[in-house]
Amino acid sequence: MTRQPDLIADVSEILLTEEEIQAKVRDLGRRISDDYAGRALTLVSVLKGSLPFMADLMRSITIPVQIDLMEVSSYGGTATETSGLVRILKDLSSSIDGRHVLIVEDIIDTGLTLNYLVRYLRGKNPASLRICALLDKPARRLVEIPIDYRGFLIPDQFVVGYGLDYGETYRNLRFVGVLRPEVYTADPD
Ligand code: PRP
Ligand code: 7HP
Repeated sequence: MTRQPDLIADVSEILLTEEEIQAKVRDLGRRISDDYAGRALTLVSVLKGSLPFMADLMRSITIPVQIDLMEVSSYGGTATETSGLVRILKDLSSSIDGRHVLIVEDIIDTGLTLNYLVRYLRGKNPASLRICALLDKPARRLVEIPIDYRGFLIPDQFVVGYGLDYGETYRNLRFVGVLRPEVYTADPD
Protein backbone atom coordinates (compact mmCIF):
# COMPACT_ATOMS: atom_id res chain seq x y z
CA MET A 1 0.00 0.00 0.00
CA THR A 2 1.28 3.50 -0.82
CA ARG A 3 2.47 5.33 2.26
CA GLN A 4 0.54 8.52 3.07
CA PRO A 5 2.80 11.47 3.93
CA ASP A 6 2.30 13.14 7.31
CA LEU A 7 3.53 16.74 7.03
CA ILE A 8 4.47 17.06 10.69
CA ALA A 9 5.34 13.52 11.83
CA ASP A 10 7.65 12.94 8.85
CA VAL A 11 9.91 15.80 9.97
CA SER A 12 12.46 14.82 12.62
CA GLU A 13 13.75 18.30 13.40
CA ILE A 14 12.91 21.88 12.54
CA LEU A 15 16.11 23.34 11.11
CA LEU A 16 14.82 26.85 10.40
CA THR A 17 11.70 28.31 11.96
CA GLU A 18 9.26 30.50 10.08
CA GLU A 19 10.51 33.49 12.09
CA GLU A 20 14.17 32.80 11.27
CA ILE A 21 13.35 32.45 7.58
CA GLN A 22 11.30 35.63 7.48
CA ALA A 23 13.99 37.64 9.28
CA LYS A 24 16.61 36.40 6.82
CA VAL A 25 14.41 37.17 3.82
CA ARG A 26 13.88 40.73 5.06
CA ASP A 27 17.64 41.13 5.49
CA LEU A 28 18.33 39.81 1.97
CA GLY A 29 15.66 42.14 0.57
CA ARG A 30 17.30 45.16 2.22
CA ARG A 31 20.73 44.23 0.86
CA ILE A 32 19.44 43.62 -2.65
CA SER A 33 17.50 46.92 -2.60
CA ASP A 34 20.66 48.81 -1.63
CA ASP A 35 22.92 47.03 -4.10
CA TYR A 36 20.64 47.39 -7.12
CA ALA A 37 19.28 50.89 -6.51
CA GLY A 38 18.94 52.72 -9.84
CA ARG A 39 19.44 49.56 -11.91
CA ALA A 40 17.03 47.59 -14.08
CA LEU A 41 16.70 44.40 -12.03
CA THR A 42 14.97 41.18 -13.05
CA LEU A 43 14.47 38.44 -10.47
CA VAL A 44 14.42 35.00 -12.06
CA SER A 45 12.78 32.40 -9.86
CA VAL A 46 13.67 28.77 -10.44
CA LEU A 47 10.45 26.83 -9.97
CA LYS A 48 9.03 25.05 -8.25
CA GLY A 49 11.09 25.05 -5.07
CA SER A 50 11.83 28.77 -4.97
CA LEU A 51 8.18 29.83 -5.17
CA PRO A 52 7.62 30.79 -1.48
CA PHE A 53 11.10 32.33 -1.21
CA MET A 54 10.54 34.39 -4.36
CA ALA A 55 7.12 35.54 -3.19
CA ASP A 56 8.51 36.75 0.15
CA LEU A 57 11.81 38.11 -1.19
CA MET A 58 10.26 40.24 -3.94
CA ARG A 59 8.00 41.86 -1.36
CA SER A 60 11.02 42.62 0.85
CA ILE A 61 12.68 44.50 -2.00
CA THR A 62 11.87 48.18 -2.03
CA ILE A 63 13.13 49.17 -5.50
CA PRO A 64 11.33 48.52 -8.81
CA VAL A 65 11.91 44.99 -10.09
CA GLN A 66 10.61 42.81 -12.86
CA ILE A 67 10.12 39.12 -12.25
CA ASP A 68 10.34 36.11 -14.48
CA LEU A 69 9.95 32.40 -13.87
CA MET A 70 11.83 29.41 -15.15
CA GLU A 71 11.13 25.80 -14.43
CA VAL A 72 13.81 23.19 -14.84
CA SER A 73 13.91 19.56 -13.94
CA SER A 74 16.87 17.31 -13.62
CA TYR A 75 16.37 13.92 -15.15
CA GLY A 76 18.17 10.64 -14.65
CA GLY A 77 18.45 11.25 -10.89
CA THR A 78 16.29 10.10 -7.97
CA ALA A 79 13.86 11.88 -5.62
CA THR A 80 16.76 12.91 -3.35
CA GLU A 81 19.64 13.18 -5.84
CA THR A 82 20.01 15.48 -8.82
CA SER A 83 21.77 14.21 -11.92
CA GLY A 84 23.18 17.30 -13.63
CA LEU A 85 21.15 16.62 -16.73
CA VAL A 86 18.81 19.58 -16.79
CA ARG A 87 15.77 20.11 -18.97
CA ILE A 88 14.03 23.46 -19.31
CA LEU A 89 10.31 22.99 -18.71
CA LYS A 90 9.50 26.70 -18.74
CA ASP A 91 11.71 29.37 -20.25
CA LEU A 92 11.86 33.11 -19.56
CA SER A 93 8.88 35.13 -20.78
CA SER A 94 10.81 38.35 -21.47
CA SER A 95 14.23 39.32 -22.75
CA ILE A 96 16.94 39.90 -20.13
CA ASP A 97 19.27 41.55 -22.65
CA GLY A 98 20.96 44.47 -20.86
CA ARG A 99 19.12 43.87 -17.58
CA HIS A 100 20.68 43.02 -14.23
CA VAL A 101 19.54 39.50 -13.38
CA LEU A 102 19.35 37.88 -9.97
CA ILE A 103 18.58 34.17 -9.93
CA VAL A 104 16.43 33.22 -6.94
CA GLU A 105 16.92 29.61 -5.80
CA ASP A 106 15.72 27.71 -2.78
CA ILE A 107 18.75 25.43 -2.38
CA ILE A 108 22.16 24.78 -3.87
CA ASP A 109 23.21 21.21 -3.27
CA THR A 110 25.52 19.63 -5.89
CA GLY A 111 25.38 22.91 -7.82
CA LEU A 112 24.63 21.11 -11.07
CA THR A 113 21.26 22.78 -11.67
CA LEU A 114 22.60 26.29 -11.22
CA ASN A 115 25.76 25.53 -13.15
CA TYR A 116 23.58 24.75 -16.13
CA LEU A 117 21.25 27.68 -15.59
CA VAL A 118 24.01 30.26 -15.19
CA ARG A 119 25.54 29.23 -18.49
CA TYR A 120 22.16 29.29 -20.17
CA LEU A 121 21.26 32.76 -18.87
CA ARG A 122 24.72 34.19 -19.62
CA GLY A 123 24.00 33.40 -23.25
CA LYS A 124 21.07 35.82 -23.11
CA ASN A 125 23.34 38.83 -22.61
CA PRO A 126 22.28 40.21 -19.21
CA ALA A 127 24.14 43.29 -17.89
CA SER A 128 25.04 41.20 -14.84
CA LEU A 129 24.09 37.82 -13.43
CA ARG A 130 24.12 36.97 -9.74
CA ILE A 131 22.71 34.30 -7.47
CA CYS A 132 20.54 34.52 -4.37
CA ALA A 133 20.00 31.18 -2.63
CA LEU A 134 18.09 30.66 0.59
CA LEU A 135 19.92 27.44 1.50
CA ASP A 136 23.48 26.39 0.80
CA LYS A 137 24.36 22.73 1.38
CA PRO A 138 28.10 22.74 0.56
CA ALA A 139 28.88 19.17 1.68
CA ARG A 140 27.67 17.69 -1.59
CA ARG A 141 28.93 20.34 -4.01
CA LEU A 142 30.26 18.99 -7.30
CA VAL A 143 30.79 22.31 -9.08
CA GLU A 144 31.77 25.63 -7.58
CA ILE A 145 28.96 28.17 -7.60
CA PRO A 146 29.56 31.76 -6.47
CA ILE A 147 26.66 32.66 -4.17
CA ASP A 148 26.21 36.43 -4.00
CA TYR A 149 23.34 36.38 -1.49
CA ARG A 150 23.12 33.38 0.81
CA GLY A 151 20.43 32.80 3.41
CA PHE A 152 21.62 29.85 5.48
CA LEU A 153 24.38 27.26 5.43
CA ILE A 154 22.84 23.88 6.19
CA PRO A 155 24.30 20.47 7.01
CA ASP A 156 24.19 17.45 4.72
CA GLN A 157 20.64 16.41 5.51
CA PHE A 158 17.62 16.13 3.25
CA VAL A 159 15.31 19.02 4.06
CA VAL A 160 11.74 19.86 3.15
CA GLY A 161 9.38 22.78 3.57
CA TYR A 162 9.20 26.42 2.46
CA GLY A 163 9.10 25.21 -1.15
CA LEU A 164 11.39 22.20 -0.82
CA ASP A 165 9.82 18.86 -1.55
CA TYR A 166 10.24 15.17 -1.39
CA GLY A 167 8.15 13.51 -4.09
CA GLU A 168 6.33 16.84 -4.68
CA THR A 169 5.02 16.87 -1.08
CA TYR A 170 5.94 19.00 1.98
CA ARG A 171 6.42 22.24 -0.03
CA ASN A 172 3.66 24.02 1.91
CA LEU A 173 5.33 23.77 5.33
CA ARG A 174 6.15 27.23 6.68
CA PHE A 175 9.46 26.05 8.16
CA VAL A 176 12.44 24.07 6.83
CA GLY A 177 12.81 20.68 8.50
CA VAL A 178 14.82 17.51 8.20
CA LEU A 179 12.90 14.69 6.57
CA ARG A 180 13.06 11.42 8.48
CA PRO A 181 15.30 9.07 6.46
CA GLU A 182 12.69 6.30 6.89
CA VAL A 183 10.42 8.33 4.61
CA TYR A 184 12.72 8.17 1.62
CA THR A 185 14.18 4.75 2.30
CA ALA A 186 10.78 3.16 2.99
CA ASP A 187 9.77 0.28 0.77
CA PRO A 188 7.08 1.71 -1.57
CA ASP A 189 4.93 -1.38 -0.93
C1 PRP B 1 15.93 21.33 -6.43
C2 PRP B 1 16.18 22.76 -6.00
C3 PRP B 1 17.30 23.20 -6.89
C4 PRP B 1 18.06 21.92 -7.14
C5 PRP B 1 19.30 21.94 -6.31
O1 PRP B 1 15.11 21.37 -7.57
O2 PRP B 1 15.02 23.55 -6.15
O3 PRP B 1 16.83 23.74 -8.11
O4 PRP B 1 17.23 20.84 -6.73
O5 PRP B 1 20.03 20.77 -6.48
P1 PRP B 1 21.48 20.73 -7.13
O6 PRP B 1 22.28 21.87 -6.60
O7 PRP B 1 22.00 19.38 -6.64
O8 PRP B 1 21.33 20.76 -8.62
P2 PRP B 1 14.34 20.11 -8.16
O9 PRP B 1 15.04 19.65 -9.40
O10 PRP B 1 14.12 19.11 -7.06
O11 PRP B 1 12.97 20.77 -8.63
P3 PRP B 1 11.91 21.61 -7.77
O12 PRP B 1 12.47 23.00 -7.59
O13 PRP B 1 10.70 21.60 -8.64
O14 PRP B 1 11.71 20.91 -6.46
C1 7HP C 1 17.49 19.19 -3.73
C2 7HP C 1 16.67 19.13 -2.60
N1 7HP C 1 15.33 19.17 -2.47
C3 7HP C 1 14.85 19.08 -1.22
N2 7HP C 1 15.63 18.94 -0.12
C4 7HP C 1 16.97 18.89 -0.23
O1 7HP C 1 17.73 18.75 0.86
C5 7HP C 1 17.53 18.99 -1.52
N3 7HP C 1 18.81 18.98 -1.98
N4 7HP C 1 18.75 19.10 -3.32
